[in-house]
Amino acid sequence: MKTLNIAVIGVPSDFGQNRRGVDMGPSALRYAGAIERLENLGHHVEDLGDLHIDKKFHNQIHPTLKNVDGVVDISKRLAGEVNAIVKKGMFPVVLGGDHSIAIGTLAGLAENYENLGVIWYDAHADMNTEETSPSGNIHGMPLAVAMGYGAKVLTAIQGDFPKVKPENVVLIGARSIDEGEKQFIREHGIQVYTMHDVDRLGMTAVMQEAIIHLEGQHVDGVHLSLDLDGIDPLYTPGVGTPVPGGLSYRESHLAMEMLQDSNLITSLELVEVNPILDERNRTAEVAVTLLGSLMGEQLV
Ligand code: Z70
Ligand code: MN
Ligand code: MN
Ligand code: MN
Repeated sequence: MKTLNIAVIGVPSDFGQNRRGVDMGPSALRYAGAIERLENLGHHVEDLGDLHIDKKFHNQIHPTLKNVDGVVDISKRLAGEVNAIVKKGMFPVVLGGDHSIAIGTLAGLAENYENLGVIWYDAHADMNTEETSPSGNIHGMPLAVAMGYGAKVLTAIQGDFPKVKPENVVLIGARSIDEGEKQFIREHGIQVYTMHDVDRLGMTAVMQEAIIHLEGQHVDGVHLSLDLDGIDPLYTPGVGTPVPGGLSYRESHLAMEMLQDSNLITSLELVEVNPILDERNRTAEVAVTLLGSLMGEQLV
C-alpha cells in the first residue's frame, strides 16, 4: 500500500436537490471516523475543514436549474481548493454534500490531468442537461457538465472546455437512468455497468473490465465519485433518492479493494449522505468502511 498525503475537504451543500439534510454529510462522515480511518492506515491527513456555504442562495427560483447561483458559487471555490490540493502533491478526499459538488471537484482536477478517468459509482447516471432533466435538480447533471454539456454557466467553471472525455468515464451500479441520459450514453458510447451487468458478470469481472478499460485509455489519473445511493438502501438508507436493487455491502468492498490493488485512483469524493434520512448514521459508517478499503485496509 502506498502511503499518501491526503487533504480532506467538506462541502456541506444541498443546492443540487430538493431534500434538506445532505448538507450535514461532512459532519456525519467525520463523526463516523473518516479522518481517523485514514490516519490509522498510516496516511498523513490534513483536514481543511468545510467550505462555507452561503445560505443567501437558497430558495432561488429557477425551475430548470434549481439553486444554480449557489451551485456555481460552491463549484468555483471547490475547484480552486481541489486544484491547490493536487498542485501540492496531495490526494483530495471531498466529503459532500449532494452530487452537484462533483462539478467543482472535476473542474479543479482537470487542470492537473491531460486525460483524467472517472469512475461514477451511482444508482443514477447524472448525465442530464437543463433540456433533458425531469427535475431541474443539478445533482442529476454533474457528469454531463464535466463532459462539456449543459448550461454554459456550469460548463465554463475553471475554463470553458470539457473536463473529462466520454471515453474515459465508467459508470458502475446504474439502475435509474432517464430517457435523455440513455440517449446521451448511446451517442457517446459511454461504458456503463448497470445492475444487470453486475448480476450477470459478477463484481470481480466488472471491476477487472473497468480497470482494463481505463488503463487502455492511458489515463493519467482516475477520480472515484462515490454516490452512496449506488449501494442498496438496505445498507445505506440515508440518501435522498434510495433506489432498490443496488450494489451490496460486499460487492462494494470488493470494488474498493480491487481499486486499491489497481493503484489507479488519484482522488475521491463521497456524496449524498443525508443523516436526517438515516438510521443511526449507518450510511456514513458504511461510507467510512468503504473509504478504508479503498485506501488500503487489509483483512489480514
Ligand atoms: C434524476 C434527475 C439523482 C442523485 C438522484 C435523479 C438524479 N435522474 N442523482 N440522486 N444522486 O433528477 O436528474
Ligand atoms: Mn449521483
Ligand atoms: Mn445517485
Ligand atoms: Mn487487496
